[in-house]
Amino acid sequence: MKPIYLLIYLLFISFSLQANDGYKLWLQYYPLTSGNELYQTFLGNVKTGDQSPTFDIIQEEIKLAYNGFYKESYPKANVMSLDQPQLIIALPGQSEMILRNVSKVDLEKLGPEGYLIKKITADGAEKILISGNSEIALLYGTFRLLQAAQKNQPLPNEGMVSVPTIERRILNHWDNLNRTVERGYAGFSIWNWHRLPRHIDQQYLDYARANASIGINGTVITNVNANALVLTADYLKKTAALADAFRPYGIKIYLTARFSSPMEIGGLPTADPLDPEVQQWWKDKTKEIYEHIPDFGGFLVKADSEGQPGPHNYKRTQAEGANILADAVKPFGGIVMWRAFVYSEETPDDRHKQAYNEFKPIDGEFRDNVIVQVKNGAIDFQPREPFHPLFGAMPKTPLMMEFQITQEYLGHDTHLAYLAPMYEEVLQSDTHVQGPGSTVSKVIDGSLHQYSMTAMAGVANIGTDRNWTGHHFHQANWFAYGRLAWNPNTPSADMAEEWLQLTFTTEEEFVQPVKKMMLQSHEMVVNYMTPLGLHHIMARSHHYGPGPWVTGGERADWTATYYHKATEKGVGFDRTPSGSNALEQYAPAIQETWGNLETIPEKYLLWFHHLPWDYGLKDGNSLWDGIALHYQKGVEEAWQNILTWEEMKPFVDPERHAHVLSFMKIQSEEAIWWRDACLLYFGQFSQKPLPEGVGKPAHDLEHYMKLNPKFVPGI
Ligand code: BDP
Repeated sequence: MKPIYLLIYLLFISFSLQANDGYKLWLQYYPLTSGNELYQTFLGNVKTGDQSPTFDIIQEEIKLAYNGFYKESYPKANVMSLDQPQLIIALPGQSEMILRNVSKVDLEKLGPEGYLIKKITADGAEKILISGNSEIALLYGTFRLLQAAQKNQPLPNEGMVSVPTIERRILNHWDNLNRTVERGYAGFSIWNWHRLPRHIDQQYLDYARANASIGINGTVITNVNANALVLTADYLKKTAALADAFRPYGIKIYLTARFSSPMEIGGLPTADPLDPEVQQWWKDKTKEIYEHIPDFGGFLVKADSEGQPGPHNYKRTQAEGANILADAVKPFGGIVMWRAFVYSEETPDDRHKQAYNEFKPIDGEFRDNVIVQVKNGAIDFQPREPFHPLFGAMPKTPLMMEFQITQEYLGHDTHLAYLAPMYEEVLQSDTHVQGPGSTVSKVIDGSLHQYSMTAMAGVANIGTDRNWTGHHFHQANWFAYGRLAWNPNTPSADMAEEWLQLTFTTEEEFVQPVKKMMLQSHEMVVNYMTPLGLHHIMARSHHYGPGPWVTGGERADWTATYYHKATEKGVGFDRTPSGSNALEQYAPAIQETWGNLETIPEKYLLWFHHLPWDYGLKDGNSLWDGIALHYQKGVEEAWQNILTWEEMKPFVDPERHAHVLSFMKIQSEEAIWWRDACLLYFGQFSQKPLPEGVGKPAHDLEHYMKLNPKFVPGI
């Protein structure tokens, strides 16, 4: 395009951009420019299967999208029983056209939730068929078609088929009943318990719809640090009202179960899992739950961790604890997600090793409706962690992945970090347990050990903020999580591109640079927070901002000094045989690669090795210089993002543009805060000057140590 035309065009779109608060997420359905009417006649002439709540949703969605894409200049969408429909969305039994054109075998391959989108020519016209084996599958297929329409992406001749690899694709809300959200940075909990069950807020439906649009099919609506109250009759009615609202969108509700509930709300003297009265209590309670919520998904349990009660209180194993709940939900088809995040300050071993030590020996002792929920890494959602050694180590017990979408350790809501590359790095890590190619992704999709159950959990970043997630770009993390739960091998670049196109515009001049920025953003945060394998050096408790000096206090394993071990001699956690030997929990091939300084990827260096400050990195820099240069790089990238984003002004509505820009400025300032605080702190030990090119801190170390923001959200 000639520059003058480009300018006119850009002026045109910037005038036509309306204020947008981001509430509509990736379901913007913004007007398509002329020439992009690929799907117009199809979306305008639709016939769906028999009436039902889910078909109503499908019809409404198509009308909404059609009227958004084609605006007023086109006839309104016609979504009803037409004689000559061009888009048919139905179960096989509901449509002759589908019966004739889709084979039984193809349908069988779809399972309960997969869908197919097929192009045919019939009665002299082109038609699109969407089919599957459940109404929810059709809803997924509809969303997929609408996404293609928004992107103006032609349907391939062979059509599209998509089947989820993971059965349970779940959000975990760490929401408290008083509406605070543990580690939540986007306002309060969207569950208004006080108004439930009588008031069903529109936001609940919008939430369910957004989740359905990316294939999420379950939600745990309460915090893992659980309140037993949610299992009382009053709260079960409230939960049932939410479950009713979510059902037509294919979303099941799960609840967190506090292990001591039999005592707290049941009046029993014990919660010992081997006590028959306790077992009966769980059975009765579960029956009551299913009376309210017939399709209740089951329980998520955090036990024996960070003060939560659990089987340890009675000298029982995690399996004995999980199994009584599993027995209770079994007759109703429910499951138990039992978290592996078990560790204690009283165990005198590296925290990294504790979950493995606890769970590995009881592999095979869990009931068949228990799945063990394992965080991506062995410590705690750090900006970067090597994969958890339990993946691959429990062939007889299904394991599920727990990712954190909310950014507890990654700058909370103001720091732009697109997390899909981090998820991808973990999922594509090779555990080597059955030779090369035994990726984490194959563990959790069940194919490596033939698990009978598969699931993925993402700790939600959603709150009452108008745009749901605080930072507009953090909607992308919710979106990518959903896509990855559907198919853990989805490339992060594809998801970034798709999210940008659906959320903002398909203009390449916008999509390409912003995609690049997103793809680099996680590494950028690692650079200015915890480069080269450093970890857990955030401020105490709220984890916001740098705190490498954090030491002492109630628990050593919640301090920074426990993890970085900096002295004049060096820095890093020795997890090789000369140290804690956490490495031995990995397959021999990994032990060899990561145990050897020649072969360990430098991104994990200080996670596994304690090294002198003048240790030579691969690029020839000393360790000290390398650390400093990484911090500097992160700072520069955060600044560069501001410049990139400023150039994007013509493509983005002013409201979202300004919001993102103002957060980016915070991020850029805080990257400097991280760099200066950490380098001053570590510099005391290294006693070396900053290498050339690294900015000088504006203050002394004491200044940074005294910064202590109050009332940081999320605790
Ligand atoms: C840590 C959080 C804490 C959670 C805990 C968990 O600091 O708030 O309760 O994980 O996952 O990341 O149980």
